[in-house]
Amino acid sequence: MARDEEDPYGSEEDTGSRQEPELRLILVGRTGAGKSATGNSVLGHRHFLSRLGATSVTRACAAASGRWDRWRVHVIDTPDLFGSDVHNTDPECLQRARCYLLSAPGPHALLLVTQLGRFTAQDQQALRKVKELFGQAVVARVVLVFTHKEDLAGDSVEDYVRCTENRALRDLVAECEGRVCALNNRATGSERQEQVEQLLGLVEGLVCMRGGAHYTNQVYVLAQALHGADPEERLRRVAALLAAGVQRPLGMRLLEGLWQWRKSQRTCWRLGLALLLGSAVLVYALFFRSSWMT
Ligand SMILES: Nc1nc2c(ncn2[C@@H]2O[C@H](COP(=O)(O)OP(=O)(O)O)[C@@H](O)[C@H]2O)c(=O)[nH]1
Ligand SMILES: [Mg+2]
Repeated sequence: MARDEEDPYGSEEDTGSRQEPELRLILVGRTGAGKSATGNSVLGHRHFLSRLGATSVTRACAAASGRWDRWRVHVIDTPDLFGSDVHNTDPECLQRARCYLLSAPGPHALLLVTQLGRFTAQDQQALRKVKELFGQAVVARVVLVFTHKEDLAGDSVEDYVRCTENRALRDLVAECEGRVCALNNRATGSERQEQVEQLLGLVEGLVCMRGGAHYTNQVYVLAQALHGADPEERLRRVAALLAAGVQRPLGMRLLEGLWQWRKSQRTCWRLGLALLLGSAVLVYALFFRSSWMT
């Protein structure tokens, strides 16, 4: 891929003027899964800092771009934005706002990076945080990327996900409509190139299926509306909107959680239990109300 470039406040969105189609990809997932290494594989050179560590070595969102086929590929790497502690590590949503600005007017795909054979509760949490940050509909743009492909020892990743006993992983693959890919980020030369072909080919297919459109939501709409505004002001306004969204009333978040839980559980008895509990609450409320009125 060609040389990379970076702008601390965000890429400039209007690629139409450059007459070059752009693919904007955001790397998401838990710390240590291999996001930065995956970004480097896609770019074809070490741009993002990637190292083994208990805590994230990636401190801030960063972007770099290169070319693949007819596309200009814009890759956005993220720090630890998808862990349970994000409210403390990014209290004012500034880092999350930066991720939005770097990917404005909206990403074409989100690469959810996870390590082969290590799909844990942290990965599930990461997906929940991704949905919280970008909206539930973003799942339609998620490609699941397994790092440490060498551990497959020649088997296909499709067979791996078909045979896995990890139910949460199987559910996630179904949610992503089977968009999975595996990478060995230590690979070089033609092996690296073949892997990138597969991954970007998958992304290209996804984009074509959606008529070339990128993902958007009301935060991206605001980022676009502020196009040309003072960069600091733009960052501040987008962060404020995110903070308002993230701090939705508890009742609303509980309802959303219940809805997600209901969707993710396919067994009838849990649904029955939920209905039973709901009925009990209703009966209690009616009883309480009638006794209060008398
Ligand atoms: N063997 C192997 N190591 C990998 C692979 N992908 C990432 N790593 C290593 O995993 C560690 C964490 O990767 P990093 O990109 O920093 O993870 P991040 O926190 O998600 O950005 C680093 O030591 C990488 O070299 C892979 O495909 N194979
Ligand atoms: Mg990293």
